[in-house]
Amino acid sequence: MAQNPSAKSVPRPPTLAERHSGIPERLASIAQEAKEKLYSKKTLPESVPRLREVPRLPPDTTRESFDRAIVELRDSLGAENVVLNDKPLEDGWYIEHPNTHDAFHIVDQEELVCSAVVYPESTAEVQSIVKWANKHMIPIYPISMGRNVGYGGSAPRVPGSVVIDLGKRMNKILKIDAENASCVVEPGVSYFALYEEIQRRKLPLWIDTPDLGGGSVLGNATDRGVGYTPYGDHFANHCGMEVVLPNGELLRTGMGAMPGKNGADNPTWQSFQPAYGPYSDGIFSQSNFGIVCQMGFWLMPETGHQSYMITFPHDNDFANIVEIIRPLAQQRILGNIPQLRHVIQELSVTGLPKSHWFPGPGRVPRDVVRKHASSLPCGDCAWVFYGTQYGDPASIKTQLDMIKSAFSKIHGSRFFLPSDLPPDHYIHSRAAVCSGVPVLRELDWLNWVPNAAHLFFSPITPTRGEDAKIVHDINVRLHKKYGFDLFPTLCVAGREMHYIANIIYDRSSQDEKRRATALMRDLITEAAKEGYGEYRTHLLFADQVAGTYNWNNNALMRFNETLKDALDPNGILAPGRNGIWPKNFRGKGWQLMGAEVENAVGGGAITPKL
Ligand code: EUG
Repeated sequence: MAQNPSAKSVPRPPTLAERHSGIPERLASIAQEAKEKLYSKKTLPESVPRLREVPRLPPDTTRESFDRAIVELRDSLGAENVVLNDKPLEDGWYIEHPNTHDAFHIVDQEELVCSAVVYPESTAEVQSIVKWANKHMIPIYPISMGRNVGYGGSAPRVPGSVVIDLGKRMNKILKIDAENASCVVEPGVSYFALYEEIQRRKLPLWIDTPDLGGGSVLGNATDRGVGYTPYGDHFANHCGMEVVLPNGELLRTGMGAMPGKNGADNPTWQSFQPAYGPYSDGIFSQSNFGIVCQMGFWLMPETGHQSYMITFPHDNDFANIVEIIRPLAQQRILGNIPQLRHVIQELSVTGLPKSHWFPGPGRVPRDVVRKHASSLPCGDCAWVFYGTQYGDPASIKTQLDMIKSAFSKIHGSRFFLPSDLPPDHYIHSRAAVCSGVPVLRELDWLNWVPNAAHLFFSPITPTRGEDAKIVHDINVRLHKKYGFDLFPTLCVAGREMHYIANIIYDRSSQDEKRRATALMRDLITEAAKEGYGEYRTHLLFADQVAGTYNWNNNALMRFNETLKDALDPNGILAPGRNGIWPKNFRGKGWQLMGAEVENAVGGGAITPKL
């Protein structure tokens, strides 16, 4: 691919050896190129002077009491481990990302900010921070690595909260048990880091990674993220947690609740998930009920694998494709979580900007996508399915025969192996991810527009053509209405699909930010009218999404609030996260249910006028 001649040379991104959030040596040059490409499209300055008073104070806190509290925290953790957020904000990029704000800002960059960042070294220090927060009534917001990109990154929901950056100093792989095929990690262990360590030890084990490998293994699972090997449901494949509760108490879940012999960890902690009594782990996912400081995961014994791509010619093949996938997935002939994408993504994953394909303003017209697809390996098609089969060569062959025969019912479908496609084709990145090798390729999406940021709309539909079509049609209609290209990626299982629409906008354009926000709000509302809800969402849409799960007079939210108030009576832990507000915040105008976010784009506030 031609290098952009105007690409400025940028400082080399840090390696894993240099920083817990760095990139492995094997990807050093790929990361450098990715960074150069992104920066070459950036027109915004690296930072602008802060316009508002710094640091942003937590709500209901005077500067004197904040300063006093910070002195106390510095005394207990060391001054170098408590850093005020008072310098210009830098969005950076995926690998060198901020822990001060949402790099993919929607409202003003200075709005979703923390007052300070603290760096604990141990679970005991996390406990002492939690006790400090209770004493001073200052909200804290834990992050693992802060790479929840498209969902708010490292930003706290309540401006002025103190971010606990768990990852920087708590980044140990505490255990890899080759016999049990499991591991225990701290929040700062990325997919990159876990993968490299398993290779270093030459263990015949796979990890499961999402599309991008820089995220925290613990953080992603806690937010119920997805990967693409047979172990792709990250939360379902975790086993055991160590959690600091909002009152500072320490809890181990699962078999970890039973002490091991002579003070050792319980021998069954990473073997059996529920232990005895109610299964408590679930309440620590997508919640603000505790701070997960250690988490166990199952690892997959390595096996043979074969990735492939199937193309389908017509946009309206969509429902039929889904109908064919369902039985294949239920019978586990499809052994992992395959992806179905629209052909426009064959253009975007090249890393070339929209302007390369279409010079005009607005969306790329369907016939222009068609024309370009015709000269790409996928040809003139509408949908592209990326699958992987596992096992020995003979069983892979049997599986592929069944799969080809099932999909051949769609007239004009075409089957490709990686060996049929050029070396720079996206399939090779898919093959890596689907065999547990973390990569960076998916960043190429962000070259679509200058200063690109993205926002995920992530509803769940049954794996049924009729349902999938309703959700897809809503996306088609509303993306058109608001002038955004539609990039749907469906992560498919036997009974449900994660329909992920990646809304890409230019951070320098307030008009695009407003339209992206309005699109998101409409999508959530329209999908909910038909009974479809999101599995995860950006911080600023959490209230709206949580509000759609309102069966029986909001029974679920009332239940969550009961738990919240019991566990966190002072309401200090991540208020508003996942739409759950502690009682001291309720009824005061914190919820964002209407046009508050659009109205705050370009300088307004998302905080209530107290
Ligand atoms: C993707 C998948 C997700 C998600 C965000 C992005 C994939 C993008 C299955 O969940 O939440 C290619």
